[in-house]
Amino acid sequence: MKIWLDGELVEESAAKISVFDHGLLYGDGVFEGIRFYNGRVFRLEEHIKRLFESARAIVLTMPWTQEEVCRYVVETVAANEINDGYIRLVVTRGSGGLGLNPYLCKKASMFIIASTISLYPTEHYENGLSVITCATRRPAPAALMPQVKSLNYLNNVMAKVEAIQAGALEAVMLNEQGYVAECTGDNIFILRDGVMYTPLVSDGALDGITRRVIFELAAKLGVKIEERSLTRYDLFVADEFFLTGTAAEVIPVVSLDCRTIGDGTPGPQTKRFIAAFKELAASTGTPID
Ligand code: PXG
Repeated sequence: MKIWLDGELVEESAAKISVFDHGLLYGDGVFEGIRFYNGRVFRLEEHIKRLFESARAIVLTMPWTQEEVCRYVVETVAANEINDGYIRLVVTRGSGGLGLNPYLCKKASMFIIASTISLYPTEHYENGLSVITCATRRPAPAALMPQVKSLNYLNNVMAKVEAIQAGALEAVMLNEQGYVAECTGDNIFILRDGVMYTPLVSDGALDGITRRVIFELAAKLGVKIEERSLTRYDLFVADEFFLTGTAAEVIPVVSLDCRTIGDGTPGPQTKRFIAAFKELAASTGTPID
């Protein structure tokens, strides 16, 4: 496997970063997860724009332009000769001394991995997931800005631990006020009486790229969609429930905290959105050539 690291495509065994890198020492950095389908990178420019916004929010100077980063992503995928897969792009603050001061790090580092990812076993895409609500809260905007895709995912990792310990594969995370934010790496959508709802970004949902795609598809499919504060009750009584994310794609949820959602099988609108998402992902994007 070829890894893009600070301007060079190197073998995986040579892709090394310093133990003094602040990404490792302090989780000081940002990342993106991007998918490619059929030799095309899905929503590449949107991902890179969000990456630059995350970097700006944490005062991390990007030594490359957005156009350059898009080109490096395409080059990395091309060098690995794969048509379908997952890109992990990580920008760290770079190497500095011990001590938090980010201004002592001279230059950001970036690496790009083009590989594959499978978040949930395939049978759950057909039959749906059972999820739980976890005790770990999504941090407030004044703590760890939820809009920043930073390298601080410990909170989400702890939520994932809770899910797995409870025999589930995913956890619903609430914000400090008790409103639904999102899952550990996916946005939440429900359908009730024909209307689709998703938590507000201001309630701690990431402004997910797949979430944005669902809004576009809802307009195309004639489904009314609204952002609003949601409680666990809203999820319990939903007719349909699904999750979205670059890694997760679109996956139905059929049970939450032992309450059956709808009739316990993936709902008809969910299936429509899954099909529409697949079609869009397979037919659009930045060509790898
Ligand atoms: N919420 C969080 C906290 C995320 O990290 C999403 C929602 C979905 O957003 P997108 O833009 O992908 O539709 C994410 C996405 C990984 C990995 O291991 C990354 C994410 C999710 C799961 C796994 O690379 N990020």
